[in-house]
Amino acid sequence: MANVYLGLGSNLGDRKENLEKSIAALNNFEDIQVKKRSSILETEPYGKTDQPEFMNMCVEIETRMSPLSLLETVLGIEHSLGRVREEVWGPRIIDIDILLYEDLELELDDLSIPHKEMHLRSFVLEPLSEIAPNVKHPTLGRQVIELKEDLERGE
Ligand code: GSY
Repeated sequence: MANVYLGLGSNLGDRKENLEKSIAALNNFEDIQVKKRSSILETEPYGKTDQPEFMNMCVEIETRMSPLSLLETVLGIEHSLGRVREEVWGPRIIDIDILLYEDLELELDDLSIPHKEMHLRSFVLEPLSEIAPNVKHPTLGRQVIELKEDLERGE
């Protein structure tokens, strides 16, 4: 079983319901158990700033799925909730990102683990530090809580 951290975000429709439905959908897979969930935080849009505020959270799951099967699964959940991929940085009903997968480092065309920008995003590090403060980023060699403090200090 692999321990995996996911980041979830929504800024369209009923944002809280979109997050809750995603967690229920994850739990519906026999090969996924949601172990921990952070609180839901309201966050300023990052990147493209002229769009509605997001709600973000992180979850810890345990899974037997490979990284690519998990990617297919989360894309399927996004699709089932009505996400249509249009603008890269645009508003979205739901976004589910694979942040960390054990201490795996993986670089494929469609999937990078750890998530390439997780250490630059407070909307990821805030909720993730609630459930995994001492988990180490395998590439950067820093704990989640340290990455959050680095980002707050502007490092
Ligand atoms: O990559 C996640 C989608 N996204 C978000 C997000 O989830 N939260 C915030 N605050 N800004 C974002 N910009 C993008 S794109």
